[in-house]
Amino acid sequence: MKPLLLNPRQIAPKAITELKKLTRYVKHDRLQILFYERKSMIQPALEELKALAKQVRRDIIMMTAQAGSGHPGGALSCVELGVALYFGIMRHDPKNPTWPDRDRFILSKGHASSFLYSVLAHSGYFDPNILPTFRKLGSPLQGHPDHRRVPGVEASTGSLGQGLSIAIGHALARRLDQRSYFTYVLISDGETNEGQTWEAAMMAAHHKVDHLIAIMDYNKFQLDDATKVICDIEPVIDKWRSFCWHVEEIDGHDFSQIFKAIAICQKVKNRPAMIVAHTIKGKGISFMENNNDFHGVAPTQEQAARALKELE
Ligand SMILES: Cc1ncc(C[n+]2csc(CCOP(=O)(O)OP(=O)(O)O)c2C)c(N)n1
Ligand SMILES: [Mg+2]
Repeated sequence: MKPLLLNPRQIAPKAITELKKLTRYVKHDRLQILFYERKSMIQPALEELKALAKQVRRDIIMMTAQAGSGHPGGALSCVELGVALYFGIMRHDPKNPTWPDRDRFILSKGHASSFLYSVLAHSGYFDPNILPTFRKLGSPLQGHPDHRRVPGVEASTGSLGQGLSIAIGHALARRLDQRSYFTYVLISDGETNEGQTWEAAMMAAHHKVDHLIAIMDYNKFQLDDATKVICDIEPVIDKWRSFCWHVEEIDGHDFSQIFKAIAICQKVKNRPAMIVAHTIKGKGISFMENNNDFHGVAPTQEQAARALKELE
């Protein structure tokens, strides 16, 4: 197989000059390390976001194929959501991962860790060259994210249903500390079957928690089958609204819809916000799309080579 990791500097050579003009300041000459004034959120060039999304997809394929295990389907479905957050929306400093004013991101669907590691690495939290150690003995990049071992990982997740509660904790702490950060949490549709999600939903509304933006990666599948077969969550928009959340509904692969929905949710006061993002499990690779065989099974070397060809 060809070398699977690109130098991150190759990702977006054109964008750098452009973004330097647009952003208030750029700490490093890389697309990733950008700081935006929240009031005038500046959207990086669409082409650059798409290039990053492709790179993250290549990494997911490479990491899971090299490990021979992992969860590629649900990692591929949330790529645009993560790329938009880390490269266009969140205020964060990869060189200072515990900066108290950073925006938080909790990956509640912790099994999609390969996507998070790729996004963190290309943001500058750690060297992308360690991505191929994914799921290897001794690597910090284990199958489920460990916040003690990986800079930028806010919470150790993997036991589904817990991330929303953790995110509420961060959002309440923000209020107590009188800070202005946002907490973003990515949950999944199968995970929505977990009762704890709804306890958290009720709690957040009761305490009028704002600066909390949850996103549901609604790829319609969970481990064994389609979510509507296992335990249907519809009408999911009505459910969140009836729990007194502000709700937006978008195509989770469309960057402009993601930016627009986040901008609306950031303005919501005295209640939490949920973005229901319709996505495709296995998105980006023809034979993986809506093919739940790839929920918890890695592509073979041959499949990985084919997938990478599609992602060229
Ligand atoms: C509490 C808990 N029960 C079971 C599992 C095993 N598990 C891992 S992934 C998964 C299905 C997840 O489906 P979904 O939440 O829709 O995620 P996605 O489709 O985004 O991969 C299950 C049941 C788990 N991680 N945690
Ligand atoms: Mg799902």
